[in-house]
Amino acid sequence: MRLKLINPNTTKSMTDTIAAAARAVAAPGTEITAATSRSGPVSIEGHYDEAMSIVGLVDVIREDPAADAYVIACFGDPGLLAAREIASGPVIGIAEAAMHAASFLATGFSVVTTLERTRIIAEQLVRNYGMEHHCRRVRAIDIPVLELENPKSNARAMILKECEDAIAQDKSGAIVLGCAGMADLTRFLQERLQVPIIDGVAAAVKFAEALVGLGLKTSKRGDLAYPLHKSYKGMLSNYAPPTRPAGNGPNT
Ligand code: 5HY
Repeated sequence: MRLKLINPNTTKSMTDTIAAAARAVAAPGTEITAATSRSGPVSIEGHYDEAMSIVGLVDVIREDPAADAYVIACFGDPGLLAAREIASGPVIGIAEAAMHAASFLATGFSVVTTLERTRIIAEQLVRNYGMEHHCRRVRAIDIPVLELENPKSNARAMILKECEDAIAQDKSGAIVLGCAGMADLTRFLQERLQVPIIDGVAAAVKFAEALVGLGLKTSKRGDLAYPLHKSYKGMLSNYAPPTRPAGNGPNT
């Protein structure tokens, strides 16, 4: 199968970290093509960043409609449902994947993310995904996303400390890494903490493989049917949903 791994921010070095983590767990026969969005924020750290990142995400999917599955490698799962509308293959968000994986492994998990403000967005996702009963707490180390790449930043030690506090104070049996940029920390943390450490990138790759392996695709009945054909104005006029030839999945 061919899996399209999409970093919806525009930082190539972060895509490289994400792609390495994905390829490390991919099954033989899973070809991963990683893409960095060409337009939008260098990092996604809020609602506005998320909104502005979605056109770049849509570009990547529209340019590769034949991929067997897609992974949105940003813990906000930006544009997840819009992506599912325009894609045929399964689209997996790393936050949704990580939370579900954690819920299979522990009755309670904590999320450790970057900025305080994105912690609030992650809490919303916990509710959206019906994970309130499993997620004990969403924690933040309060450093910007791209500081994760700065070897001089104390990010690694701060994340380890936050995980230790999550285990001791939240009584969590598993930790969800709340940023795609933490994908390369899984082993470092796993060797030091006696609980499952879930990286959403790796979890999303395995869920995508499972769904494709089951021959399943995104439903085209109801709200995830292809977008209705209509004209778009202004700078987005090129994004007008095309008419779909009959039999190419209902538009309803
Ligand atoms: C991410 N931002 O995974 C999120 C992390 C966050 O650019 N990639 C980003 O803190 O929401």
